[in-house]
Amino acid sequence: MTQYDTNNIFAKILRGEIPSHTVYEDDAVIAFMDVMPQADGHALVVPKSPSRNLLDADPATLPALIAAVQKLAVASKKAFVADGITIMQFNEAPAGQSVFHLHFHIIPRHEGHPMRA
Ligand code: IU
Repeated sequence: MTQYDTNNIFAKILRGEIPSHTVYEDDAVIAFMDVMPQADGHALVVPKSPSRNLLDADPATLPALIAAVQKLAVASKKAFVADGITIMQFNEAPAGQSVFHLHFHIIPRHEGHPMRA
């Protein structure tokens, strides 16, 4: 298993070294807007505990994380008057992961509006 790199961009955001448009924070997570949104309102939920992705995450951290994902999904659906919410999560580069700190994408979806590439 590849090691967690403490210099990844989300670790820097968590340490306050890089600004982000943070929309939610609790003891377990922060959520901020994606800088290259695939649809309006695209946000990321990022656990404060360090793990590269879901494959190496401490199972004890997962209940709080998934509860936050649900909270953000419900809030996002309301805030963006969405018809649905896509939740995405990638593990390792061949699967589409580009930032190597565990995160969930929360993407509001509207009838007739496909996600941007
Ligand atoms: P991934 O493919 O699941 O690893 O997606 C990473 C996401 O992080 C991607 O949607 C980027 O637009 C997003 N992102 C960001 O929000 N801020 C940054 O500084 C960087 C990437 I680098």
